[in-house]
Amino acid sequence: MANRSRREFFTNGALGAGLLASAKAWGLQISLKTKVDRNEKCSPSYAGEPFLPAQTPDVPDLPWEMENDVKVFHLVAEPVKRKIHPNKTLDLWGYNGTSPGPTIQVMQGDRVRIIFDNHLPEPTSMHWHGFEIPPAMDGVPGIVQAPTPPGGRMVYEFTLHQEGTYFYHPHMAMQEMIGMMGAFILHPQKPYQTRVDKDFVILLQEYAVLPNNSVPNTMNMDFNWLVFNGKSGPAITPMIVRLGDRVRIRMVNLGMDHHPIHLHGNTFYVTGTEGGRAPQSTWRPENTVLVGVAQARDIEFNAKYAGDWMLHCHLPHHMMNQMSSTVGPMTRIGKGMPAGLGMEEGMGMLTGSPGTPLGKDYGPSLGRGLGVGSTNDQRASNSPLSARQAQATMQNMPGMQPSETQVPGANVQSDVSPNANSVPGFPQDAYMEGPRMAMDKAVWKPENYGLRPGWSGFMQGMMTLVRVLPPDRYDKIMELIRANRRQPVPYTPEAFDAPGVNRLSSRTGRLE
Ligand SMILES: [Cu+2]
Repeated sequence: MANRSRREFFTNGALGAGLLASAKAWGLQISLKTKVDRNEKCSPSYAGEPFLPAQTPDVPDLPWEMENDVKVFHLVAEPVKRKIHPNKTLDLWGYNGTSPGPTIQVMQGDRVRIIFDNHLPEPTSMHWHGFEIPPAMDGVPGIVQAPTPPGGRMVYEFTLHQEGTYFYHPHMAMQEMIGMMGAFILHPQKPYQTRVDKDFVILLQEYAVLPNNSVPNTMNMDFNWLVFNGKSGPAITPMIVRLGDRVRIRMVNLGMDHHPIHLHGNTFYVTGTEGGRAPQSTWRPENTVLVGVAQARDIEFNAKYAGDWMLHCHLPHHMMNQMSSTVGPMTRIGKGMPAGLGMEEGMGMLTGSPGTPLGKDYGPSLGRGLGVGSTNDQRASNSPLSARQAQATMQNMPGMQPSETQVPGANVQSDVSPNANSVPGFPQDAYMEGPRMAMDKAVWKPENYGLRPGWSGFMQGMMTLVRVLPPDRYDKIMELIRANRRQPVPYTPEAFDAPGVNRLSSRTGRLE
């Protein structure tokens, strides 16, 4: 609370006199200083609570105080800086210093009071998605309440009779697209019949961010940064599971796309939706579940196979960062991507010659729809390059060099074939994923201990891992996590020794 007494105005060009006047009218000074996202250390203790708390990787939980029989939470809407990837920090809006906002966990039957403060430069409101509560608490501005102005406060109080995976968000659509959502977990009073040992929460979001920008374009219909819990692969913290555990993963989607989330190596059952626990008679074996917009899906499985198992959105463009329609043109313009084109070019509208949709001027290019990279501005079309062109335009991109032309002294091995430039469509994804994108050290954390070296080069967008580990490996990582809380554990790469990996025996010639 100490920092609230030191609230201060942050007056830059974005804040007009009108905002200041309205904040003054409310008798409150509002802090519009952007918060740098905090880590999970501020999470509350659940000691004494009769439920197994769910973990939301990379997102803290919201603490509360008991007041008589009411759990009192303080939720603050505010601008935040969120490092979604080692090379990308976004200016988002979130809650209590984080985007997505902190996870709230209570018991079915609890009465909660949520004291909500608006530290945004515009009005907002809090909607509790799916809750069966009195209309006055539903948070729809104009319909059941006045919008909460900048500097304003609104107190919500209700009793929760439901159980399951829920979430909160403003009932202001465009604010949802700049990061404003959080999970709200209602643990059942009568435990579910099959108990789990691990319970995870993953929030699915997507952002459209122009190159060299940090503010998502909330009007856009194409998205180039796809995140789980506000992190993009490989910066997403893997889920750590002990071999034999029963695992629940609760997924919530709030964006413009539906996401088919796929788990490798394990068959799961969908055991709940945004409406709570599903009757067991509806469960069926699956390995991909479509999490539609504004839906929640709980999946459960018995982790009986040791391994580092991928969990990812299966939409190809959602498995990338800075995704584009094809990558080829990006490497062939000689001097980096053009940016900041007009609306017509950015949206692929037909303004030039020859003026036909299939004309060569309108070929696919980086960030089509994001307002960048019209082929009109490129010197070379997306077609095979002559040897001379290749040398001239690709000399600054070591990752794209056929092996005999690799940059002297760069100490890199090319991962493309010597005649790659003669193949139409090249490079397709060599630049988007591969050894050259590896950043194991930059994303190091104990949860990554013992992953195959270079693993991070192949993780992007909505891609993470469920690491099912034998007891000794599991204990080792838990020990590192505890040590890391006291003092950061330095990058400790380890020879790859993934559990359950098959090796070809040199003695018998068979897999063992
Ligand atoms: Cu997706």
